[in-house]
Amino acid sequence: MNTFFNSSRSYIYLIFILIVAAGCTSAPQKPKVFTVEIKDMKFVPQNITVSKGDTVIWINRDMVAHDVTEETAKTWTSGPIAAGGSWKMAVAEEANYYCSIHVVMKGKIELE
Ligand SMILES: [Cu+2]
Repeated sequence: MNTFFNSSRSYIYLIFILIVAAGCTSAPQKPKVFTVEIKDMKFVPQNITVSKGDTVIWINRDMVAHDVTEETAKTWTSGPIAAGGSWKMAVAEEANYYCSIHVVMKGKIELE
């Protein structure tokens, strides 16, 4: 009699299935990179949703300098980003941010 569990071939299938299942459920997601353009005095897109550890790159497409500054407690800032320049940050937590040079410019990072 050759049941599922005393067949060596079935064991191999079972191990294979377990490896695939483990890979699907517990492997950390590879960090992604998101781009926010700064143009016409706006952050585009204004709101982005990322996973913790993902990187956001802000690219200044305007003719004047801007910055990217955490708004609530000023916990981080890019410093001035010159026209044509960029700045990147790995996201650790959700944030409302703004441009401290032009305070009406606002954006938001949300975690999924
Ligand atoms: Cu600005």
